[in-house]
Amino acid sequence: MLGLGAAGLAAGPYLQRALESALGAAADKDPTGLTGLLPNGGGFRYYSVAPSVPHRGPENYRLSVDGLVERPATYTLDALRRLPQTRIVRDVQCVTGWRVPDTPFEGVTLSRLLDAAGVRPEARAIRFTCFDGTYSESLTLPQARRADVLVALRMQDKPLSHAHGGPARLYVAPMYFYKSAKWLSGITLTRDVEPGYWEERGYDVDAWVGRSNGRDDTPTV
Ligand SMILES: Nc1nc2c(c(=O)[nH]1)N[C@H]1C(S)=C(S)[C@@H](COP(=O)(O)O)O[C@H]1N2
Ligand SMILES: [Mo]
Repeated sequence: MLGLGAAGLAAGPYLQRALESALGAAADKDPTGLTGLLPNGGGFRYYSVAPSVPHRGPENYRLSVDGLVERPATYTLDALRRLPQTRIVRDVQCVTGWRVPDTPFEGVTLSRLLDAAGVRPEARAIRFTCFDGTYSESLTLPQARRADVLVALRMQDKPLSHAHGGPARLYVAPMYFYKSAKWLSGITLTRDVEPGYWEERGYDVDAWVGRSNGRDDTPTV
């Protein structure tokens, strides 16, 4: 079953892109999301810019917090699970237009991990890295300290699946979904914002839903 999941994940985006060009689908050429030509889970598009992503679980998942902090730390999955969990229910909104209403995410507030690490005064931003080896994201420190920004361990009241970035992903509720980096492995405090994967390719660093990227999606919450 794990093998099938991995194969599906690896093949999905490439197969879908091939299908789109074969069919000449022009509705949505935006690379950060995929048009719904293939069956997908409940309105979601599984998306990965990396062709394959290793599976990690309780035995080998690690999340590091480092950079401009007093106390660098490394968390196992169990350590993250033992911290207080926060549940948030909002719409997921991809910048290409697809939306999944009322989706619960649950995990540890990022601010809790930042407080535990002791952010140094010169830090103004965070760089997030992923164990897919490719994706990255960024937030300013004030954005990262919001109560609706999580290191999510659960989605739709189930453990986060590999396809959705499990065992842990970033969840930035008020921003377009590309900010919610899947397969999160590193949280590094930096002096300045270092634009993430899609931001280097033209998407807004401050990705507020409804007021960025030239879009006018109205948040429903
Ligand atoms: N590591 C990683 N995180 C990522 C992406 C990615 O390609 N790799 N894609 C982003 C984009 S554009 C979207 S819309 C969502 C998709 O999340 P999902 O696959 O759980 O639907 O993940 C975001 N986080
Ligand atoms: Mo996206």
